[in-house]
Amino acid sequence: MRIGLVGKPNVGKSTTFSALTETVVDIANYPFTTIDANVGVTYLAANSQCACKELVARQTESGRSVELSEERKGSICQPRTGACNAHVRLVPVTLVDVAGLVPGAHQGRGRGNQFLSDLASCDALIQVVDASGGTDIEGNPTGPGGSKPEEEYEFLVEELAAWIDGIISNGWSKAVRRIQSEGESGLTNFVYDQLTGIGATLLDIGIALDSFRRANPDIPSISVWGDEERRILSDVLRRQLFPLYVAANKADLAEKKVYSTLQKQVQSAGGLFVTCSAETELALRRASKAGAIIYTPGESTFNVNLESELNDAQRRGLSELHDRISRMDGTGLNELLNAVVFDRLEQIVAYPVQDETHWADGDGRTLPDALLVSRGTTAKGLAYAVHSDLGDGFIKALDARTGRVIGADQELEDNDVIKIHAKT
Ligand SMILES: Nc1nc2c(ncn2[C@@H]2O[C@H](COP(=O)(O)OP(=O)(O)OP(=O)(O)O)[C@@H](O)[C@H]2O)c(=O)[nH]1
Ligand SMILES: [Mg+2]
Repeated sequence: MRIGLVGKPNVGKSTTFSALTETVVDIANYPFTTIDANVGVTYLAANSQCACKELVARQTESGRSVELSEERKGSICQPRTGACNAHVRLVPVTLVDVAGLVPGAHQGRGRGNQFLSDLASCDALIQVVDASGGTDIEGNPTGPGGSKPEEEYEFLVEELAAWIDGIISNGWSKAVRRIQSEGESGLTNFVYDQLTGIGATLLDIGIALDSFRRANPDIPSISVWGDEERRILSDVLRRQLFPLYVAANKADLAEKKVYSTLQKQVQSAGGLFVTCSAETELALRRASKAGAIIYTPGESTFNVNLESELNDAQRRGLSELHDRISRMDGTGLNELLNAVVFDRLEQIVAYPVQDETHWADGDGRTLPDALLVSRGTTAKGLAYAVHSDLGDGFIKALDARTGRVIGADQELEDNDVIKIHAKT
């Protein structure tokens, strides 16, 4: 799972990235602070309790003594990445923080086209918007009234469509010839050939073309298409390949009337719009890392550690932070990521294991991997998600809970523990 953070310059993309990945990156109040993309990993709590909870119960039932560490509050898995306490399993999600986009980016304006290709392998995009309206469309600080959030959104949607259009328009006359010789599938194959480099599958193209035809029944035969028709198709392709969700950032400064037009526009189209304060989340994570507070991401409060050791300035700072998150009912970042990954992208968790009795890998490591896969992923699809060799050599899978064989095309359920047999 890979999510790109996009938007005009100076909106808080890097602040969001830094807070969520707990890494240090350049953040500053002027445009184009970020030039080369930052790539890092954030961890999300899986919706269901970790399979290690069930493993404890099974082992206890079968009379084995299970050693539980108090510190991990009952968890016995050994995650290779992430962590698990009290059976709350943290699963990895990769984030990509790119340079700011300005109108005309696809033609090389601002930092140009490079970062568009940084987005190529993303499963979804989060547009960080300045909900306070305190910067102009190019990201220069202006104070209140500098820009309208809906304009930021509209130009970004257009830039992304223009990016896709730039790729498919290349050799468009070939598409027309292929339709004449191959029929309908000529268009699918042409678009696939053009977009496979940015992560499109034949399934994606098929879904996008279907929805394009349904929404535009009056568009004439492709042989007479102009730029306008192709641009509409590019937008539909972008929606399928890079669904876009909105983080209305700087909510700590924002007045509702500044962002309510965009909020209504996005929500009435069925989209996701969440008010956030990346700066608050960053401050909370830093204070938590330094041991000053106990804060669980997503919550709208925190506890202060060793209050008596704080100086006046620290106490005032924490009290101000406390007021902010209770006023905003949390910083929004966790809520947003959860909604994107679990509700919108419909990810479930699968635990591939090599030893179906002990739910472990070849080295005896218990439930080492919790992989996010799309709902509808088959047993063979999981094999590919683990490693392409495992997918290519797939023979069968076993449900480690029941010991039953699972066929290649059977769809997985959330929290499945699966052993894959493959030719090596
Ligand atoms: N008040 C407030 N300021 C924020 C928030 N998030 C970020 N900022 C500030 O906004 C400015 C820009 O933040 P960055 O994270 O560098 O923005 P960016 O979108 O990565 O900018 P570029 O890399 O230049 O495109 C900095 O001064 C941040 O401290 C927020 O939630 N609230
Ligand atoms: Mg940045």
